[in-house]
Amino acid sequence: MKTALITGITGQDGSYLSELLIEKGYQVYGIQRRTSTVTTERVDKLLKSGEVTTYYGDLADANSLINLLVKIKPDEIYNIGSMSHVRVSFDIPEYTAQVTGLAPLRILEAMRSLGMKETKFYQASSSEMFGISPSPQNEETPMLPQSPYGCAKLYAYHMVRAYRSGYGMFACNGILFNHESPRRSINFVTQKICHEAAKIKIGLQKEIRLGNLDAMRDWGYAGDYIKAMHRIMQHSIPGDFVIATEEQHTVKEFAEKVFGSLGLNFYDHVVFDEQYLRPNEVPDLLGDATKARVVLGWKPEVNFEQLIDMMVSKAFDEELSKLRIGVA
Ligand code: NAP
Ligand code: G4F
Repeated sequence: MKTALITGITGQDGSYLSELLIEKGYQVYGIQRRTSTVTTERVDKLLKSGEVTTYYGDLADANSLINLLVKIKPDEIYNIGSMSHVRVSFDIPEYTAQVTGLAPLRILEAMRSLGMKETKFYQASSSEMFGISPSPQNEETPMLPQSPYGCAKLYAYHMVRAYRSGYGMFACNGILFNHESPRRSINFVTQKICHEAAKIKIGLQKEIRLGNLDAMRDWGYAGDYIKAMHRIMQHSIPGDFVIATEEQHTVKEFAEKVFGSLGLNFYDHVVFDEQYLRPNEVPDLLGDATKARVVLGWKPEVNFEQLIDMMVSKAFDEELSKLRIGVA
């Protein structure tokens, strides 16, 4: 039985990846950080059933990572934990560098010094690294990050490449474009729009406050993207892969469709709020995933409309059920 260690197991991708690896017969371990409110909701079922085991650790704490590598001796490490919010990274740039930038180095260096030659390493790299490079973006596109988050991810990306070429390690970058799901945190724009539109439909509020509506993103479904992560790790040669739908929409288009699907007009409710602007914006992300399609045989299965349907209907049910139990 293969053993996998997932950092960020309590997050959106961590929960879907856990389910996929369990289905494939892996023993799955995760790193859980200490928080004052419990953040294991997305993997609670798997924890209760014993299909997943978590240990306390923190990406900012090298010793906790080393101890877990010694204890678990994983065959595959998926480093998907991160301070993952781009706008927030402008408020906490140094912490972002510690957790998003340096943590992958901590793990790679621990693997190297512990002599874990057979262990494979996956790094959750991001399309945010492309920054203001013109689209479409692929593995050869110059990277011009615009945020502390993007810069931290780019540092980690290069460390993965350096450890792969320098020490012959099986270390890979999945350069994933935006991917969403009903498990997306509420402070990313897609999930925010779905939940606030649902609340407006139910009559709990009248307006939605948003920032830049013109940003263009290549949005896919997280359930499809974690399959790409696994394929990257099973390929015979370690490498870097862009994962994207190759289709682009503006924030405005996403919101129009969400509101429309609930029988609402987005423009009757939207209010511009500058607190959601960033010091630097990344205006135009569109992936070219040719390499993943050809080399890994990966392609997305859920399209833009299906993703919206899935997210809106779950958001609506959740908001309605909060109302029923009186916590809305
Ligand atoms: P997410 O839902 O925000 O999950 C982030 C995970 O990292 C959570 O489990 C979080 O734990 C954990 N974490 C944060 N700080 C930590 C620390 N100091 N020590 C240990 N764990 C820590 O993110 P996601 O959407 O699943 O994304 C997964 C990865 O892919 C991230 O690295 C993200 O930057 C990257 N990425 C995401 C996208 C996307 O569109 N979703 C695209 C490209 C790349 P808590 O539950 O305790 O907060
Ligand atoms: O949903 P977002 O916060 O995602 P963003 O910044 O593209 O980052 C996500 O994708 C990256 C991959 O490219 C990941 F690496 C990263 O971890 C994260 O998952 O914002 C999308 C767009 C931005 O242009 C933002 O300015 O929506 C715009 N926006 C407009 N109003 C807003 C809002 N974003 C948020 N979060 N909240 C708003 O009210």
